[in-house]
Amino acid sequence: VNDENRMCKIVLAPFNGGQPHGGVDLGAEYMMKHGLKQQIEEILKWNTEVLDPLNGVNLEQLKAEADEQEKETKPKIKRADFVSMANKKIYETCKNDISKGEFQLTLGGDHSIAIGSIAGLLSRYPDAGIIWIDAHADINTVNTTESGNLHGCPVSFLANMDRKDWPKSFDWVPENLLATDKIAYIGLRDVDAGEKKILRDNNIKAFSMYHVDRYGINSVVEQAIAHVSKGNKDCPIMISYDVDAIDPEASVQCTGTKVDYGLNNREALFLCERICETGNVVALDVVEVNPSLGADETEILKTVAMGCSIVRCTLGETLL
Ligand code: B3U
Ligand code: MN
Ligand code: MN
Repeated sequence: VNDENRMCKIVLAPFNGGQPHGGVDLGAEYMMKHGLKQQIEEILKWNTEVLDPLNGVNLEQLKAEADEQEKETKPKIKRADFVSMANKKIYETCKNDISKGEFQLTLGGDHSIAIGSIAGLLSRYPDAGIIWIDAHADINTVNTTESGNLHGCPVSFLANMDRKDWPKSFDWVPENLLATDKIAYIGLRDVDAGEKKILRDNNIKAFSMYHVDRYGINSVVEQAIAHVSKGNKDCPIMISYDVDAIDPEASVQCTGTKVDYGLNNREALFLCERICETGNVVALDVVEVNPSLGADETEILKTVAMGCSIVRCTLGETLL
């Protein structure tokens, strides 16, 4: 695609049903209010178009209804039909309203929205590699999850793990599944015992903060790119970026599950820059920005600004 005609489709996914905190639904709106769309257009010279798959859905009411009903039924998996419904819409928008060659930028929302965004991306690029940046592995299955929160499970859903045990109300399966050798993690430091077993049993490539310290971020990103690309130098790559990968003290205070000792600000952006430099990055999620959890305006601004920086670095702002 000619540089002049590059299109970034911004998919709004203001969804908070995959975890307990209100406010993470405001992440997309805050990043947009911070000027993200203008930055992409004016600084990066991309065309943009906003897609709003959940527009017209009364999310607050549906969540309240789900919670009311689940007070009685107490299901192990929380709000399965709500998460299923929202992700099906996100999936269909990503699948039908974005073409090959257009960039798919999805703004969360909690990380459960990656079920829809990644399923949609895989419909265009079935062999895409996914680099999952997170303090958490988000690979609990319906059987291993201790919290019942679906933002801790999107990878297992995308890989169709324990399908037979999914709640009946999660009633759709993506056409193209995620192979467990097409994902690599960076930033992990809070992984459940059940998840560690899944990572080991499936031989999934996972770089924790230990590996970032041991090898340095440059080597880690290089290995992650090589792993998901499987020797194909043109392999499409998507980044699914949970801002809780970043150290709270460095910048990201406003997120639902803070974990100490994460990526510093340069490591956090360097990996976006390096993946951009491959020329193969086709999609990005930015999730778990929760402005309601800020103690003051400065904390909110820092987290939101970091979310916007992740987008700009992934689209090439800092490459010369
Ligand atoms: N692994 C835990 C905690 C968690 C996952 N993702 C976040 N927190 N953000 C779980 O609930 O599955
Ligand atoms: Mn996380
Ligand atoms: Mn996550």
